[in-house]
Amino acid sequence: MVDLILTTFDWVPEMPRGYVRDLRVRWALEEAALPYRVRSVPFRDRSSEHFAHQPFGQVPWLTDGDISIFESGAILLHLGECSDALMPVDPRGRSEAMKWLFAALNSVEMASLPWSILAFSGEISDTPAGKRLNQFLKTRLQHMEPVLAGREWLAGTFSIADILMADVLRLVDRFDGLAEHPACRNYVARATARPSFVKAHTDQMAHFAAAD
Ligand SMILES: N[C@@H](CCC(=O)N[C@@H](CS)C(=O)NCC(=O)O)C(=O)O
Repeated sequence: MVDLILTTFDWVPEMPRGYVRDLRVRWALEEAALPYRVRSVPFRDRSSEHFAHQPFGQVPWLTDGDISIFESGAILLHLGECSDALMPVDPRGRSEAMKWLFAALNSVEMASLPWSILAFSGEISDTPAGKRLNQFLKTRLQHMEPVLAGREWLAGTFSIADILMADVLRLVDRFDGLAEHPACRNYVARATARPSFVKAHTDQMAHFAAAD
C-alpha cells in the first residue's frame, strides 16, 4: 500500500509550470525511489480541507499515513529521515545538509524569490526597488559562488540540501540571473541532469498539461 501522497494543484498557468514546488518533493521521492501517489486540488476554488492541510492555501503538502506536512523544506526533512539517498548517514554530514537546506530557503530564496517576481515583470534594472533587489541577490550569489566551485554537492554527497538549493537557483537561472556566477550555473546544470530531476520535471509538466 502506498502511504505517501503528494498533493498539488490540478492546473496552473503556463508561466509557473516546471517550477511549482511539488517538483522538489517529486524529485526527492524519485531520488529515494519511494512509492507515492499524486493527488490534485483545485487551483481556483480552495476548500477548507485545503487550508486544513496548508494554512496559506498553497501547495505542496505530503501525507505520510496520518501525518500531513506542508512547507517544501519540512517535507524534504521528513523524507530525508526515510532514506539514506537523501541525507548523509554520519552526524557531521547530516548537520551540513540541514544547514544548507535552511540556507537555501532563508538566505538565498528570501533574496531570489522577490528578485524573480520583479525580473518576470521586467522591473529589475529600471526601478529603485529592482536595483536594490538585484544587489541583495548578487551578494548572496557572490558567497555561494566559491562554495559551489569547491564541491560537487553541498553536504559531500547529494542530499535534500541540493534539491532545495538547485531548485532555488534554477529560478534565478530562468531569468538569466546566474550569468556572472558560473559555478552556481554549473551546479544547477549538474543537479538538473540527474535522472530523478528529469523524471520529476517531466511528470509535473504532464500533470498540468493533462488539465488544459
Ligand atoms: N513556503 C512554501 C511556499 C509554497 C508556494 O509558494 N506554493 C506556490 C506554488 S510553488 C503556491 O501554492 N502558489 C499559489 C498561491 O500562493 O496562492 C513552500 O516552500 O512549500
